Amino acid sequence: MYRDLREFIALVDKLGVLRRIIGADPKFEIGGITEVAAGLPECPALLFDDIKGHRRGFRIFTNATTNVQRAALALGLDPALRPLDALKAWMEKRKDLRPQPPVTVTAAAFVENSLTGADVNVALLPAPVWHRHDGGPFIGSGSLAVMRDPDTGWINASIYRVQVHGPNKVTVQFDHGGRHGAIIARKYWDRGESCPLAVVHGEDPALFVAGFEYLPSGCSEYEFAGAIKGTPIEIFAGPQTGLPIPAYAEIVFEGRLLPMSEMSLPEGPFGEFTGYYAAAARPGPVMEVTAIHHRNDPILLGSPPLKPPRFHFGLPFRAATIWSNLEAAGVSDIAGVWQHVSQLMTVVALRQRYDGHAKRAALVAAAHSYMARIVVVVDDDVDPSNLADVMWAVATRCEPAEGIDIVRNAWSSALDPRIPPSDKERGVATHSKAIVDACRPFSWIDKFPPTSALSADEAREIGVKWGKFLT
Ligand SMILES: Cc1cc2nc3c(=O)[nH]c(=O)nc-3n(C[C@H](O)[C@H](O)[C@H](O)COP(=O)(O)O)c2cc1C
Ligand SMILES: [Mn+2]
Repeated sequence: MYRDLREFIALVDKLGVLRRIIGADPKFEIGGITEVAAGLPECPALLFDDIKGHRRGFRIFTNATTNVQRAALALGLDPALRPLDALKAWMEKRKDLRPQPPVTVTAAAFVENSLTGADVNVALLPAPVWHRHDGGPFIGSGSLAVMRDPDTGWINASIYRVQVHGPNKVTVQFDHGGRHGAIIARKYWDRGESCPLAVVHGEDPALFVAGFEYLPSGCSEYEFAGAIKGTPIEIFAGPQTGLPIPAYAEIVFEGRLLPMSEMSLPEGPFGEFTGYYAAAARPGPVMEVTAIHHRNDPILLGSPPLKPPRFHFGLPFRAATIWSNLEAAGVSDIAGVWQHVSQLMTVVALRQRYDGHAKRAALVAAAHSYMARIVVVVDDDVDPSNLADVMWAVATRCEPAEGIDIVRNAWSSALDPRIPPSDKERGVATHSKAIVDACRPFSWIDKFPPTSALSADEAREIGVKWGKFLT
């Protein structure tokens, strides 16, 4: 298992899928190269160095976990697993994860270099303008915001984007008031105080995954990341805030998130994971950066949202949660769950046991499918991770007049590009979901024409015996 981002990059290099890019411009080029690479079949990871306008050695790492292999590597799973097997392995591992409380260490790599007071200048670090119409450079696209709940001492560490506004001013964006960071900040603000904050750039991939997971309030992303790694995260108290900070992080900002009543700056727009801009610039809370710490030759972990199917994680983690939810609800015989189009489409595969089984699974999956307008349920001979297979089932087993249901006013978000502006202004954040039953109709399943295709096992056997002649 990797200790930090550097060791993860070395593992990626060993797999032969790291590409080094020299001389790119942080304005549009790094984002553009990242987007093109993420669209390639192999989807290589990229390490940018000699970034235009910046010191050699100040690097940016992108496409860290964007394919199945590297997402598995980040989770400590066998990177050779096939997509659905890898997601299943994660679903099973996640069920049994034991929180690993972080341990405090007495030395930290991130304090190799520190700038404080008048020396603080965020522009020292390369911050890409990722997409053409972004409101400015975003140093935080996969960075963790670390805060302490003033009532309970609970440490929350999750991912919120961070835009650069000045030498010691950045904004932090909460999608909605339910984000743990937003809840904690508000507690300080309601007391007329600013919120101590550390932004951690270049965290290890287990922390990156933990920062994305929906953990209940009071739960520690550090403990979850330690559980993924099977070893505690080592933390070191930030010299200014005292906040616990991963000792092997690459770059750390310490400072305060000022009450919105005191100061705000126009935040965004920023290209979203839907492939669109969701909103114009809006007032965002300002972090006054009072210290910058960084390792020698630091590496920023960049993870810009890109047009689907490109996504931060090559394994659809939310689908693993839906899979667990289905099992917890007692829906049996689930063969797999997957999400395509960057979470905007959910597919459930199951072995039908009774009439209504497929719809039962689809409704549970639909309820838990954030922003997904399309929920498809297929038989277990269809690989839900293979979109072509799924569409074959849709085109041959679903009779639209009978097999499509619409659920209205369901879970979406303000990022949804298809909610009309007038509704958005009223605060509408829901949409309708199409439930597509692409299973063979249960009542005449035995009369459904048999498929001529090889079963997955048969195809595998052919691959073992004859595959070497085919590539
Ligand atoms: C790369 C990446 C960027 C994200 N950016 C934001 C963001 O800018 N604002 C936000 O509210 N959520 C963002 N998220 C989603 C949250 O990190 C995620 O929902 C997390 O569970 C929230 O943690 P919390 O429950 O501790 O608030 C992002 C996720 C990823 C993976
Ligand atoms: Mn949280």
